[in-house]
Amino acid sequence: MDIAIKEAIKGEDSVLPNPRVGAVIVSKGEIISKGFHQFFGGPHAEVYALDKINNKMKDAVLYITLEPCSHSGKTGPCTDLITFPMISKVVMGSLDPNPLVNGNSIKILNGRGITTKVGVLEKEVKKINRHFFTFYEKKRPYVIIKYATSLDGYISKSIGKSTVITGKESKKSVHKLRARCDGILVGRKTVQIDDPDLSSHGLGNNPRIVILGDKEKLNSNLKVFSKDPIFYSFLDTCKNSDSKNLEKESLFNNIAPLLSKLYHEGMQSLLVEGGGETITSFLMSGLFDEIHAYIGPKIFGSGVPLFTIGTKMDHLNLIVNSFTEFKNDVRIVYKLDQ
Ligand code: AOF
Ligand code: ZN
Repeated sequence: MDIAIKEAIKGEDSVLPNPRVGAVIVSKGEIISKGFHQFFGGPHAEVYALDKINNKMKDAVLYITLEPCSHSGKTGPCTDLITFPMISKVVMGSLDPNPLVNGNSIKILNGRGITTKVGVLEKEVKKINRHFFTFYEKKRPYVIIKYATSLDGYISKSIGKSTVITGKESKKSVHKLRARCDGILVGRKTVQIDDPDLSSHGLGNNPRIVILGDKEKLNSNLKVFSKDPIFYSFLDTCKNSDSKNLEKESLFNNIAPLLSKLYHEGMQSLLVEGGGETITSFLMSGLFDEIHAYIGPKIFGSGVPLFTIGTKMDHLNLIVNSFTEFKNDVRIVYKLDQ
């Protein structure tokens, strides 16, 4: 399975939003064939691996990182190609969480006399397809929060002004990250203040822009309007509340319905880029998977803090995933330990 995972990884980002899948065929203890899903819409991993073996052979074992598909999508069902006695056993990393498949193939294969085993190196297999699994299992996109602060924790020098904090190397890493995400979300105020481009700057796919807030409150000359953004006007969920932070609480209560809407739009991954209120709302909701915190070598002394609501967030169990230097900036990637 370890070798099948290495195969799967070769599919890189060309397969998105499909999962990366790798296959290995073993006969009499020896690897006789390998394959991986190479590009979106193209043949699945099993097709490449099975294509290279003699169909008169017997008792081979197919190792595949994901349950073979049993439906017709852009390609036909892979289960049709897995026949007995050529293949007598299929070992899978994980079931396919896609409801069109999800366990169906096990029944089909078992019905043909093929033995199946599920859950080998499952954690690792899910890790290489975390967008795909989160989307189907949690019915929401995989959420990555990205922000940049000064060394003393500010996101800008003053309200309504955008301030340069990180250098071009950091920015390039953000553009690469954007290219790997289906959607990018910012609050209305960020659009108004920064007039951002929100693209991958030629480094890959451009994510679909999602704006939290009312379209009517924005000037239609802003760059995002030429990019068919999705607007999400948040619902007033605090009508009966006497809280002083009415608008902010309303924002926080809207994260779950917003993510549900994006799930129904088929968005597997979402990059949340700001500003402070939007990021705080996501952090408070706990509905996120990674934080990419960039810190630049600036000390403002005063300014706009990242966290806008005085609520404690010590319920979040964050674990360092990586630490990278970009010239004079650093990026810490944290993951939420579920
Ligand atoms: C496999 N092997 O290599 C992949 C699978 O539109 P299609 O035909 O490409 O189908 C996409 C779905 O097939 C995808 O959502 C996932 O459920 C499954 N992907 N299955 O057996 C593969 N890439
Ligand atoms: Zn398939």
